[in-house]
Amino acid sequence: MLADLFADKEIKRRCVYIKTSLQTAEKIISRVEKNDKYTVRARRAPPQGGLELAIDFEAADGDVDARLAELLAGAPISLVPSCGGVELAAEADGADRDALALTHDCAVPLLAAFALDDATARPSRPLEALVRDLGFGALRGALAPPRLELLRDYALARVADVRRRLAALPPGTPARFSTVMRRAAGRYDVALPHDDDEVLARLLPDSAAPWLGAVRALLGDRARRVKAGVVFSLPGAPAQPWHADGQHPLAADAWPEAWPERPNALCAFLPLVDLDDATGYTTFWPGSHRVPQRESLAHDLPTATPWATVPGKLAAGDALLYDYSVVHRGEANATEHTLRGIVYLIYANEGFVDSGNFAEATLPA
Ligand SMILES: O=C(O)CCC(=O)C(=O)O
Repeated sequence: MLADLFADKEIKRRCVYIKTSLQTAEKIISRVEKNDKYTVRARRAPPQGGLELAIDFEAADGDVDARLAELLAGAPISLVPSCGGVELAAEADGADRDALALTHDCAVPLLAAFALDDATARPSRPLEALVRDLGFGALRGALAPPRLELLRDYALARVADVRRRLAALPPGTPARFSTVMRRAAGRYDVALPHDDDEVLARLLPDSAAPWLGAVRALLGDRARRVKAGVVFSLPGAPAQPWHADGQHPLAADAWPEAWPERPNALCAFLPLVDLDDATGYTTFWPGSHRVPQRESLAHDLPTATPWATVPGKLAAGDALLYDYSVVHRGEANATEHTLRGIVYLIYANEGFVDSGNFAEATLPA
């Protein structure tokens, strides 16, 4: 039966997502523990209780079905194949979902969701390891309050200036300029231009940027800041589509065998306000940086599997570093008055080309 489920599919890697009772989960976990070929992540699934398990098979060989069958033998679980299964799982709730094991051959390992701090709080996981393995990692309290204050004043003055100029344009003019781009409804990216480099260097000297160690560990000592800006969403802005900011130029064709070890570029996010359910935050999909976007976004998987994404609930003063290839999206800004601004800094090596984030035209003064 399992083999039929995946007949004529090319399996790169398979993940199974199960929502089940504690008892069944314990049984499965105890089997997994005897077998080091699986990775299992579990979390409690309130409010119905029980556990959510994500089992990741690192197996391209033929016996993955047999191993899966072994693992789930006797468990009251029905298996559902890939994409249809994802939809089913998203729609089903309560008891229906309890008996569902979702198997899919999406290349991104579905890690049962964790809170940002579950990953960052572990001392054994320095920032560079988090970014390498998950595609992102956070540093709490990275900026001292006075520095944050200065950065906020500077960035918001830029934003106000750009908004004033945009407002003076004839209605309907698309916001596509060299210093500002509309990213999605109610969401804009304002560049902090290169002639601001000195200002930024004073506001954020290397000694005040604790994420730089991870940047150098991942990109090498010659990595430089190649771009900076503020991405902001206006009150009422809806959630953005899932996307990655860019992709390693070598990656898509090299996947999966020769996926580049080093990220193409890294981005540091520095929120200017506390990010919560009202302001919205950026949600990240762990593991998606290792997979071409054509695979990871193929079935709109991150929308259908919110349990496998991580809400980037950062406070003002925190920093989050992410791989340019990681899939993410800005969530809706449900406030009435709060402009949610995030300063971003992009780091890369020489030769990095950022395709398509800004246009050529100059924004009139
Ligand atoms: O607004 C956010 O939280 C993130 C925005 C973003 O990811 C983007 O515009 O690419």
